[in-house]
Amino acid sequence: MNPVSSTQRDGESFNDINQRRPATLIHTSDCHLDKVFDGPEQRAFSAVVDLAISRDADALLIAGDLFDHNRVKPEIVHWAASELNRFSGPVVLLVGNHDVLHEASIHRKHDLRELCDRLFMLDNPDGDSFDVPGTEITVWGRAMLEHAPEFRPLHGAPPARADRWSVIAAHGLVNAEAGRSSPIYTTDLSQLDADYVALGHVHVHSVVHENPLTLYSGSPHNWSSGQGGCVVVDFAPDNQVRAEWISLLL
Ligand SMILES: [Mn+2]
Repeated sequence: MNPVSSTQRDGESFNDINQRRPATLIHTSDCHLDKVFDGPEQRAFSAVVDLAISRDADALLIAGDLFDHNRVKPEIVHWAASELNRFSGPVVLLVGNHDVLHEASIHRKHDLRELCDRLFMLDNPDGDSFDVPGTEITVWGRAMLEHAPEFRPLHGAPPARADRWSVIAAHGLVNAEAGRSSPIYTTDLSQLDADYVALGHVHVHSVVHENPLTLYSGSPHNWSSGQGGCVVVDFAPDNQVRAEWISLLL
C-alpha cells in the first residue's frame, strides 16, 4: 500500500521546528485477544510483534482493545505479555471499549506493567503525555473509563512541543452520529497540534484526516469486513511523517 504523508504542522515554518531524531513507530489496535490459543487473533498479534522486530521499530503503540473482554484468562494475558517482551523497544498501551478501565477491567485484574518492563499504560482518564524512552516521540492519550457519548477521546490534548514528535492516541468513532459513544469529530482533529493521530475502534484501516495525519490502523487480523494489518509510521529527517498500512497475510 502506498504510504501517505504529511508535512510540517499548521502554523509552523520548517525552520521553527527543531531537527528531531527520526523514528519508526508501529501503530496497531483492536487486537481483541480472547480465549483461544493459536487462533487468528493470536497469530495476527504475533505478526505485529514480528513486524516491530523486523522493522527495528523504536516503539509499538496499541490504540485500544488489546483484549476482547474483561474475563480473558490469565494465560492469555501472560501470553500477550510474553509476545510483547519479544520486542525490545517500548510499548505504549491505551485501553478501548472492550478493555475499558473501569473497576472490573482486565487491566485492573492483571497489570501488564508488572509483566512487561518496557510497557507504559496511558491510564489517566484526564489524559497523560508519555515521552517514549530512546526516542523524541511523545504520546498523549486519555484512558476510557466508560464507553459513552460523554467520553471525548481527544478532549484535553495538549499542543505539540517543538523538540518532540507529537503523537495523539485515541479510541473512538470518527464523525459519529449523535448519541454514539466515544465520538471523534473531524473539527476536533483539525484543531489538534500533532504530527500523527493513532486511532483505534474501527476494525478496517483507513486514512481519516490529512492534517494532522490521522489513521485507523484497523485490526491486525482478518474480519469478514476487511483485511488485517497494522501501520508503520516513519518520522523522517525532513520533518515529514509517513504512514504505511502493512497487510498481515495469515
Ligand atoms: Mn473498540
